[in-house]
Amino acid sequence: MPEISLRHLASWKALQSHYEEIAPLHLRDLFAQDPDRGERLTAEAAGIYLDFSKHRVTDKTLQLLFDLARETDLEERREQMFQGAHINVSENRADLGIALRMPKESSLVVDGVDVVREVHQVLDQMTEFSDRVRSGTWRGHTGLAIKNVVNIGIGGSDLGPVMAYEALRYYARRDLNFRFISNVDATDLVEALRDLDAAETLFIVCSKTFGTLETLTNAHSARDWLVGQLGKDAVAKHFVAVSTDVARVCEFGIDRENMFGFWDWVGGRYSMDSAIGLSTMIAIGPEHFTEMLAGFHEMDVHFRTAPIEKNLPVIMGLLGLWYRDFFACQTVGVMPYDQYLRRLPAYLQQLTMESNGKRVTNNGKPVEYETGAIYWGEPGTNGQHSFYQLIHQGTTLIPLDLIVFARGLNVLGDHHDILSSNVFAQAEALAFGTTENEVRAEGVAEQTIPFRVMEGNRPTSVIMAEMLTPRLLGSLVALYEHLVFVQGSVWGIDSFDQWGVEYGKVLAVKIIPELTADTDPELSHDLSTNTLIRRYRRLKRDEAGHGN
Ligand code: G6Q
Repeated sequence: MPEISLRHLASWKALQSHYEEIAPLHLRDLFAQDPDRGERLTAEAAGIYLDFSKHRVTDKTLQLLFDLARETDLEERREQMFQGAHINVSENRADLGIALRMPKESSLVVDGVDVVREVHQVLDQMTEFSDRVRSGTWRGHTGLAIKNVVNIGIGGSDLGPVMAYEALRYYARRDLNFRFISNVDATDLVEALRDLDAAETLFIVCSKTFGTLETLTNAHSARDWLVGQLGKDAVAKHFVAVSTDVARVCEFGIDRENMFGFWDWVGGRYSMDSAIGLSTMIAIGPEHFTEMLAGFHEMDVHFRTAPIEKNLPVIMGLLGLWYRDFFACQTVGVMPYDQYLRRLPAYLQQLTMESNGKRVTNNGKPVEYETGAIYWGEPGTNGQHSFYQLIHQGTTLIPLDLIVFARGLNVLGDHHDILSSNVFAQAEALAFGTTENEVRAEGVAEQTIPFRVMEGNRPTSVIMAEMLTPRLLGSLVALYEHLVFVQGSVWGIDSFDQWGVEYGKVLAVKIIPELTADTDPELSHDLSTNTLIRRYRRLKRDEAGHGN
């Protein structure tokens, strides 16, 4: 890790002065001066084709970005990550997401343990259980087969399972219902369970720590709901757990045999391919789950072995850094043109922002540059009919990732070509815009011309694949995981801790008794917080009064 600040590295300084040359250039000029960039500035791996030609870069920019990656030891750090070094410095542990998808015959010994062997033991246990649920041989307390699978978890123990279920719904068993409860707002649970029969419902409580208040509150309420209908003895057949903490799982009343383990070296937001993906496996079946893992692994191998100039996560990561640190872009939009990927932006939001939303370097020193961008997005074409206006004509530069598949899963007339045409049209319009002269040539009234001009010069990556399959989903998620790693590595930050999220977990706990106490408690917060709590208590009492 470089002891000197990133800003003082030769490649950073070179990028800084190069930015002054690039910033005024328009993508129209870049394409005119470099006619084959549309074919050359592309890369391909694991079934994913990336067109990055519509970015505000030249070959020189890319060269300087690769220099920066080399000067910050990206290749060495990447290798350290793959070998299980303790790259999560603030928690002094490895982050070994890549081990979750290594083939059975391989091995990776970390801190004296072959983690691949352990991973496959759990995968075998998941496979056996999923097969039993899917075949109906796992029976509920009254002897009925399971029809409803309810995942209870939050953050990394929810977003991955929901996203993967939605993404792969086409491959899922349609005679099983899947529900996901995450919010401690009772509405989430009440609405999810409203029409379910407890006798046919299986709960998967997903919590790495088994200590997260929201998840435990929901799990206890779900248990009360079940016990209310079927009695206490029913819990064993209707609750399983995914966690790293055996003692807490047992304390909750879930049999150790019905627990699926994982390890502290799996970060919550990197866990959808661990046992946290149990609901995914039940939905799509073990074979499809294995294909998904193979897709992850294929991208891992590409990331580890491909030269950085041809390396998808490296290219995307460095482009993101180019906009964040030199163009001062604050956000990146991810727009999947596929309805099944509608939860992907929310998933990526956690992956990117929880990982790279950091203000100190690995040495504990404040960073002197911008780190993680804000990720957001919506599926196309819906976004085009709302917020794309700002992307086309607003004053903020927002690079976009546009994801498109050549073949849709649901073939219906020309829906899919209409959908896809929008990706190409948007990327073209954002890059090249419409000039004043072009608008005038259309016969537009002189006074309305300024409103109709599209400045263009707005960058996009087009990410194209043949079809959304479990394997492709694995590759796509791994692409973003490694993009996060690349940026975190260059920025010299810990992409694997989350102290801000941990802090949030303890804050509310202090206030709960102040809201629930029968008599007005003594409050010692700031005046604003004290006043809000008092008003809340009064409104709550008034509400109780209305009921009388
Ligand atoms: C993920 C985060 C966070 C975490 C949840 C749930 O990287 O740390 O989103 O996944 O807070 O934690 P548990 O799985 O421990 O309940």
